[in-house]
Amino acid sequence: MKGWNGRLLRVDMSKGKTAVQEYHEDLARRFVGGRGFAVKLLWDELKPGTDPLSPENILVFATGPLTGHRLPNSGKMVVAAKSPLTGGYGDGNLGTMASPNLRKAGLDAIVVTGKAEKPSYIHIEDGKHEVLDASDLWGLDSFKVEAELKERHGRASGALLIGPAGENLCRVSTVVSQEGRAGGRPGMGAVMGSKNLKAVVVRGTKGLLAHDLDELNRLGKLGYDIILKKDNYGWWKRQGTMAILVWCLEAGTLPTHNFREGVFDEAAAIDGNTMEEMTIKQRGCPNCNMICGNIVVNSEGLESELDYENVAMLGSNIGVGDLKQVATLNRMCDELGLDTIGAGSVVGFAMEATEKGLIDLDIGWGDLEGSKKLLEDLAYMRGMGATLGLGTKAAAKKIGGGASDFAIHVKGLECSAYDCHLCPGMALSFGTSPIGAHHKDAWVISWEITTGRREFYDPEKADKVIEFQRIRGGMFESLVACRFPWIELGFELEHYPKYFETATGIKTSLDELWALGDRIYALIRAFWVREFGGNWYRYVDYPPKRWFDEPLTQGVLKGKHLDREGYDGLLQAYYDKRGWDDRGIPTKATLKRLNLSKEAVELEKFVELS
Ligand code: PTT
Ligand code: SF4
Repeated sequence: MKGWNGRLLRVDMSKGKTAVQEYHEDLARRFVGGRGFAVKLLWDELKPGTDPLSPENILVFATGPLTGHRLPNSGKMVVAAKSPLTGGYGDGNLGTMASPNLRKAGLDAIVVTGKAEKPSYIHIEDGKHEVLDASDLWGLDSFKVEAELKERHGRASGALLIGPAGENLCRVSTVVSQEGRAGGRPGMGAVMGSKNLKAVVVRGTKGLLAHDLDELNRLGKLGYDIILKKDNYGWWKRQGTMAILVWCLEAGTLPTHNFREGVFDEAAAIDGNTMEEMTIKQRGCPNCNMICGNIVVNSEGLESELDYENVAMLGSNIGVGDLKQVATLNRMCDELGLDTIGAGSVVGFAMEATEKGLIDLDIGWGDLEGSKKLLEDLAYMRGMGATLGLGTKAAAKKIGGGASDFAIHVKGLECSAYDCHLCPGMALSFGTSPIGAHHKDAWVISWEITTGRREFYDPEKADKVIEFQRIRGGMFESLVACRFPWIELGFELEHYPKYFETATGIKTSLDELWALGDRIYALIRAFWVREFGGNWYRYVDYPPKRWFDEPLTQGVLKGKHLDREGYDGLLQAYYDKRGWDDRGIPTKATLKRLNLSKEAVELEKFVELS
């Protein structure tokens, strides 16, 4: 099997033991890598109903056949497990030196089970794999622990880390790397923490194998050159994802005051233009010539790496209109290992709950000091942070008094930074995302708005959501590569089947990669249904109540809100096109068509299939 190492590392934290396993070719052929590997391993090996924070949960770090090659932009990896935030399938994607190092150490994935008796970390150096004591690292923030581990194991190694948030099982915790790369929004940090796993450090020095390495390198070089010549390249290098903020403001979709509004009076003070004047340097993922992490100095004189989602959720969404202050909250999240989106949503929710007198916190809109204190409390799960750190869905249920009406999430995962009071297509993306409300799978909002379709609920929108899910959630998450060259600069999709063929020697086409995406989606859906004990119904795929029931009161979209009947029709169109039944469960025929007949037999133990 060229292109894959064919080996994964199993780590049993309870026993402190590691073992290399050669995996079956079927895993690579049917699921390719990254998210595909993760869901298949979880489906096969995780007992349904497992407590996500118990030793029995399975944590997967998975690369794909493109990872680590000199190809655009191949420094990413997927981290996945059953989510303690949603109770379903959870994953995230981060760029990290750990990705190429893992592949160069002769491995494609790491599968972690059990729970260590004391704080530990996994150390991989080519053929050496060990579980080491991390007692002296426990409690350290992610920046300090990475610096210490690089000191011990060399600067060329890559590290995946948690901060105090993961250690204390805060559900909006993430995995962090390189002081500003973060992945695994659905509580993947807490899953690491529940295993007493502080870090994974990887160093690999072997050459990567491929079906035709010279040709792959030639194609990679060509790809980098094409990217440099794209019209948008200069603009991207100046603002990266932060360019979206002005666009969202103008479109009335900038989350403001816990998604109550879509415009923010102080937006100009936190937008990409303001950031440009403050940027002191840039950082990015390995194997990338578009590096997009813009570093500014925060209100405490420390460096902080900004992205649109971070700024919108820790800025307009909580009423903070000063970019240096936003950068302070952002750096805190990176250090503590909190997901900026989840944390910004929880803080906004807490501000509104306080305003409504449902909880007693010393915090108000735009309150920097109150927000800092709350972020700390979330990470340490203390005081009100112990409730809010469960995520907005669970916290709202505990708080009661109608708090669930303004908890902004789908399936328990907080919405990323796009207000959908008048974006039914984007609302459908959030509703049907395989991990809860994340924009990563189908960011259709740009298409929906720029083509003048935002008022409509036409079935074409369901087609667009599926098209994007196939590309973004299927192809990019399993090959594994960053999607920004394509979505931001228009780097042609046709490059990717060529890369895959040259890496693996297996002929493929974009259509086959879409079928792969459909297979992965169906299996993730099956995973959720199995976890729900077959008790699955279509309302799980609905976006937050607020977008239907509380019209916007300001800006260009004043008075606008989603229409329930319209949304439900859109959802049905989506199910029909996917070959899922009215409950949103793949039918027997669909599972068979997607080469998932064996998996269908297992699913039938939990639910009657149509
Ligand atoms: C991602 C989510 C995002 S999506 C952002 S900003 W974005 C937030 N970033 C956080 C952060 O930073 N620190 C922190 N403590 N929490 C954070 N939470 C939020 O996490 C990221 C880029 C970005 S920036 C995006 S869109 C793209 N995402 C990709 C993806 O998902 N898949 C893929 N194949 N390519 C992608 N390329 C882009 O990568 P989650 P990163 Mg991230 C500091 O993981 O769980 O999916 O959440 O990985 O290396 O930081 O790069 O406007
Ligand atoms: Fe990482 Fe940005 Fe490059 Fe993508 S474009 S690989 S997120 S630095």
